[in-house]
Amino acid sequence: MTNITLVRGDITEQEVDAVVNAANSSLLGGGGVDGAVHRRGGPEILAACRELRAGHYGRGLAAGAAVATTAGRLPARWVIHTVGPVFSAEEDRSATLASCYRESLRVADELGARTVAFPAISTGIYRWPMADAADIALRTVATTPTEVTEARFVLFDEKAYDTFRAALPGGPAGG
Ligand code: AR6
Repeated sequence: MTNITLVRGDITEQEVDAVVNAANSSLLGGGGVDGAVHRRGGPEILAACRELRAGHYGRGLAAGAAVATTAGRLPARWVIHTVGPVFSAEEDRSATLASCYRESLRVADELGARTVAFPAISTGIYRWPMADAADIALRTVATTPTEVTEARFVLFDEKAYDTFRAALPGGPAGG
């Protein structure tokens, strides 16, 4: 069973087998988590992403999909890049957001990663409301069969941390 843990902090500092990156379809970097991962992880990660683009991912990575590279200088073995959906008030894209977590866990299982750090995918530049994103993230990870033993949600600020804590199955006391 996967143990879900919550920490407040910077995802690039997590000592885990795999760090999940909230990337974009280009796989070539951006702001937020993506910017921090490439900055702290160094050029090896971008080089690996460019190789993916030159190979099977010529059209980029679709929203809801996930793919792994080296973690470069991060204190992890792998980065799992996934692309969250941009929030839309008109269209329900929650299945795509859930797919990010499921696919990241599937890739983690393929790699043999047992500890995985997740950011709150889509809640920054892609504007997904935190409470709803927390609900989808926690529910999906809790119900996905996986060999991952720890799924660690790394929340950047107190408000995000508190929102995830409140969304834990069993309520805030669970955190
Ligand atoms: N550690 C943990 N959480 C962080 C960190 C960090 N170092 N930095 C930001 N967050 P975002 P998205 C939080 O914007 O919404 C990029 O340009 C942040 O406060 O990183 O999926 C990509 O290239 C927010 O709660 O990801 C894409 O174009 C959460 O992480 C686009 O942004 C996710 O925010 C993806 O947007």
